[in-house]
Amino acid sequence: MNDAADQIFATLKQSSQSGAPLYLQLRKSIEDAVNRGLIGPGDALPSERDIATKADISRVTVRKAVQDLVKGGILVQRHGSGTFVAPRMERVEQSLSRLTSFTEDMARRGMAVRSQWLDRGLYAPSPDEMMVLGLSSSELVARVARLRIANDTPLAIERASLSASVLRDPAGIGSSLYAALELTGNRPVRAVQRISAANLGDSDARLLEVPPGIAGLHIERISYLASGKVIEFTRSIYRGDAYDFVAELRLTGPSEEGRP
Ligand code: 16G
Repeated sequence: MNDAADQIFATLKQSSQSGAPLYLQLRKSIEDAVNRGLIGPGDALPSERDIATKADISRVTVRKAVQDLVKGGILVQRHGSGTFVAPRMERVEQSLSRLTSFTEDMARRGMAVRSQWLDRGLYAPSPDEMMVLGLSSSELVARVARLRIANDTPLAIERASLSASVLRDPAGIGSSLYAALELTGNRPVRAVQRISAANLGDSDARLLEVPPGIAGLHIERISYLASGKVIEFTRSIYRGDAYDFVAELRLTGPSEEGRP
């Protein structure tokens, strides 16, 4: 952190915002410094003890201000390495009318994609999977669960389920599920997607590097082959601060009214 930013804490001592509780004054000073670009995404904050000394306030006060800013998504804390200014989120605008894969979506935007495996294997299907994929209890389901990361920012947790008869080796799909399905002639051509609001639980929030409880999007995608057969049942959690889903709407002519 540079000298200019160091002054944030020193000037707090002579702060003219008297009256407001000290932790609020410190919170505002840090927020202002981020907004004015004095400290930028990825910059490390000095330790709690250093801030307390520089600003001449107690560590409890520093902790309270920092925790507020972490909750608000301005700062992030990484265990063992400290507190940092949160990376700035470039919102991804995603069309709702094209059936694309995560890899294609990000490549089109020039973003580097990688995934962290959370699960992959063949399992006995859950009742939901049996119903959506049309499986019997004696058949197996292939599960592929990944944290999807673009330009080093985790954007979504995707948990895909497919019949084991179309994906015998979930560990062998490489970096793109749709590319693997394409190779066997099983790439979906149509999908129905349901999007709902969800507050992120602790473990999802930790993976997505956001504070627990913040708004996310729960997305369920059921994809079909041209034959009408369901090929993919995916349940995902997307970061609410990272995605704008965009749909084009058209006025229907009288002949189309009443159609689903
Ligand atoms: C998209 C799909 C997901 C699909 C994945 C394949 C949504 C909400 N989800 O992210 O259902 O499994 O693409 O991506 O759009 P891949 O080919 O890069 O593995």
